[in-house]
Amino acid sequence: MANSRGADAGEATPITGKAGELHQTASAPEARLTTNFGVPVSDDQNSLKAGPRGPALLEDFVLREKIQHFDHERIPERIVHARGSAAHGYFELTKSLAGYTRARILTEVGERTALFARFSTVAGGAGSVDTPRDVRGFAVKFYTKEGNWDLVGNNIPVFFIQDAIKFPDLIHAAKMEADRGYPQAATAHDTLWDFIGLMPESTHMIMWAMSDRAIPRSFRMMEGFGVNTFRLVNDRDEPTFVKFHWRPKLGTQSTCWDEAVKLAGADPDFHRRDLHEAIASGAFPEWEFGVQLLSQAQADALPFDILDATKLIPEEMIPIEVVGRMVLDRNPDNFFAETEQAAFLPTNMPPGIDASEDPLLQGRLFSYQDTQLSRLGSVNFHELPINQAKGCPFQNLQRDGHMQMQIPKGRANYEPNSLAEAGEIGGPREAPAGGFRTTPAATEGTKVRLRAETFADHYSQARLFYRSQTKIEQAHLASAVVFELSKCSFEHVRARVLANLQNVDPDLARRVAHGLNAELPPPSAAAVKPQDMALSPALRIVGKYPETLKGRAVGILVTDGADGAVVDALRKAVEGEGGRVKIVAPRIGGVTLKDGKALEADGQLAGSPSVIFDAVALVVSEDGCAQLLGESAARDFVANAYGHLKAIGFTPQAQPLLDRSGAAPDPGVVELAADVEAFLKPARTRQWEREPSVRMLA
Ligand code: HDE
Repeated sequence: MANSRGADAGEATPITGKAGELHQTASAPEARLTTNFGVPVSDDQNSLKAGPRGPALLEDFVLREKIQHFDHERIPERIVHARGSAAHGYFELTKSLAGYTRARILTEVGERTALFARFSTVAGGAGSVDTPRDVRGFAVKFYTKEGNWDLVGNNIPVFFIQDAIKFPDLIHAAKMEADRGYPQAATAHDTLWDFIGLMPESTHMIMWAMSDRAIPRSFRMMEGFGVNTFRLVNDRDEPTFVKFHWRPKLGTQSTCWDEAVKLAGADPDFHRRDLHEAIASGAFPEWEFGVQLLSQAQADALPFDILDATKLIPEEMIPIEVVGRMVLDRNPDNFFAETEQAAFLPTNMPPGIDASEDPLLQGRLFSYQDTQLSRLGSVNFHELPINQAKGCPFQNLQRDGHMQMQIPKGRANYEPNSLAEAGEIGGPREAPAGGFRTTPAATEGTKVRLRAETFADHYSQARLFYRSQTKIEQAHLASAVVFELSKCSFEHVRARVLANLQNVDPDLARRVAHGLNAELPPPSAAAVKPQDMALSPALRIVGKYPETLKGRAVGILVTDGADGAVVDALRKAVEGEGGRVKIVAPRIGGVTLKDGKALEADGQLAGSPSVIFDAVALVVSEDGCAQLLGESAARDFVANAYGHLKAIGFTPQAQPLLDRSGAAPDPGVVELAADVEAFLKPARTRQWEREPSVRMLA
């Protein structure tokens, strides 16, 4: 007779579980599998049946509970920013902002505040890929001693629209098209560009979205911005406008577009994996936290309105003061319970931080609370462990509701009440001194549905951004627009965008028109004539990030007979500088080196293309190279590394593979001599000078 596990041998002997054993059972109570209500389960392999061949019995509550719970495992994904990854960490203040704010998190130098940071794409669903061209969300939940502070920002400092009422339209246009359900996680389609062309206010943001910032190399290498203008408020209730900034210690780094596309296939979880592995290995990502502070008078003197989220304040006008740092040092234990259930709310602000009248922010102050109700299904989502205020108690007289997890004591669930005097618990009370106070701000006016005149200049900052870029970045931006518009099927959609681009920069418009082989239309009518602003080199990426191996990965392609001494030297040098080395071999079992020693592989060639590395080395034998010549994955490994402007180190035996893959000699293609030093220099960055020889840019 078959035993309870479906095996056909006699008695079922309980095995006290050890890792690696095929089937494990438990006898100790603390190790027992139970139902949701704690009843120990004796058999998790077989449902209850009338006889071994069924039918199944309704009585089987163990089966029903398990299946029913599974049936309801999914919750609605976020409307936007559905795909994301997160980590725990801490914030440490390095400079006090005591004169400006009473928020303790910004006044106590050296104090560490626990936080949870989630990075995301915007347009794609939760199951889409990590590397589309897209804005990235950069949301941080600080568990401060005065309540949670959620700074829900992006990796781009401006936004597409000025008024929250346009957000549903923007997102409908950007997401997959309504009738066909594609493209997923892509901006290159008619509806988005139709909207962009018709909404000149989106022009500045679209410049950023077409720049390399929208194809980041890693979450660890992205800047973050609060985007909206906020206020800091001090003890005397005096407000100061503030813009929040995050700057990655590893510098802002991006991929090449072709690389991002290939990464989507090679590793759809590229950013998620990168963050997880970095933290697991102890290479904790770190950001500087900075503020731009300005008084009402300074704000009034700016040539744009700080309440307009399509504008940034150039650092050259108001410098960024670094006042703290964020370190991410712990991966979540459970993706669903933490990352998925995290609910960020721009309304979460401790006393001393306040909103501004930015009409985009004003809409956000409503939307996030509201969306959590349908996503998490209960007004009690604040009681989920990830959302709870952890830095201080939270207590009030709100009661009951779905999934209430607290058990409040006492009779008084209303305020005011006087039951405390009768020996009862009277409940918490308002705190006029330490509590959140809205900044007194004069407001008056006629009720109108109007956009302020001061919001009307849609092109000056788009121009500022484009013209402030390096030549390389300008070419990437223009090429990205060409790529995207080439995916649009309506000629009038392309033409309208071109007409708007004329207002940004006639040269940009010409380049894009040429890339499309389209006629250049005259400039569209601009509500306000674009101004030439002083250029802002701070807006660039190229030339700004540190040349380092820190945080970078080097893939070493090896074959049987390879020189182990070169592999060792590379590993020592790269790891010594804080980089990672991965061995790629034709077979996952690894190779036998020249000296007969075995070298284990981290990845098999077909599954470890060079797109997942920042630089590659080819350490092969003559025979090994001859075999690789017949393997397209090997040729692609080299050709893509070359095309994506990566350093390629090689032992002389690899020359035929370089030749076959079209990797021509240049300063980034380096023969590996005994000390491997010459390879390290180009491996610390990209070979931008190579680009004109590998692709036609607009
Ligand atoms: Fe969001 N946004 N947003 N957004 N947003 C959401 O809230 C919304 C905007 C941002 O990792 C939603 O919890 C409106 C700007 C991030 O969980 C939703 C408007 C910026 C995240 C929502 C904006 C952001 C969201 C969907 C225009 C940069 C992900 C799920 C007024 C400063 C947070 C959710 C996470 C998420 C609404 C504009 C950043 C629907 C109405 C500007 C990083 O409430």
